[in-house]
Amino acid sequence: MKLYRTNKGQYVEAEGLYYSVSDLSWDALLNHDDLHGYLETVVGNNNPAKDFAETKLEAPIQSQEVWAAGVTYYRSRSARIEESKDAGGGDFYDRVYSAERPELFFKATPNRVAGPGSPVHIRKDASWSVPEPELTLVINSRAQIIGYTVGNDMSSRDIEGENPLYLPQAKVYNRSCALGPAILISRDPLPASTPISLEIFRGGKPAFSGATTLAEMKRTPSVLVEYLFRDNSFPSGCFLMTGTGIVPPDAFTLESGDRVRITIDPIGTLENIVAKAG
Ligand code: DO4
Ligand code: MG
Repeated sequence: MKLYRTNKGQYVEAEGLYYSVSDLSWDALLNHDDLHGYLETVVGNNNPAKDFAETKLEAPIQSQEVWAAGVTYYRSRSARIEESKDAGGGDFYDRVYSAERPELFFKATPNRVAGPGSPVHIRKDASWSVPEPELTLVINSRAQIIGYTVGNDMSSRDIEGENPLYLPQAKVYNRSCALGPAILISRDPLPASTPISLEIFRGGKPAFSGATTLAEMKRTPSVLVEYLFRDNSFPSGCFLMTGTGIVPPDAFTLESGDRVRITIDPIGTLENIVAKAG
């Protein structure tokens, strides 16, 4: 089942049909004692809605914070070492890749998150910007992974590479994060073979594409969640982006008007147009 947040309310999709879920707020749904069972009741007791096609999708978030894990794929480790070598940062990234404790950082508040089809931003003081396609965990206030969505951790590589202490500025700004198109509600972990793909189009033509699978991720979702919730509480639940395994070549930087498509097969495709902030 997939849960959608739209401008006309919330919907659950089951076997290609959409059902309105109107009795509870988004926060209440994500923190429901038995979300899967509740959605099954909605599907079983109601007629499908006819108006889903007329809705505009919104980011699947209400009051949750968004956090992110870094350097969870070897490809990200190599890219970070390369971009920060002049600043002497390479060693930090190598060490964090192999350390027991993962890199976890604050990524966005809900107002900084773009939904499907709305713009993501590149900073106006950045010269090297990339999207980062990431499986994103949806976690309730009890630290249970209740589902998965697609995330884009927009990043300013020149700022991040200049000094690791600039990470919050490279990562956290208006529209620096996109989530959607839906939350795949699942009690089970996604298979290691789950593919993640990134396509970037410029002027309608392919400018970059890449792919990876969850098998390339060094850490497990449950270990990342366990670290995130250590002495840390999330009364409305939270989102946790799990890191990128796809990095465009160093010569590539995003431009205004680029179209970014991220697909994680069982969840869907998140598509956004890039705009320069300001
Ligand atoms: O340490 C920098 C962040 C890396 C990151 O966002 C990623 O690996 O996805
Ligand atoms: Mg990232």
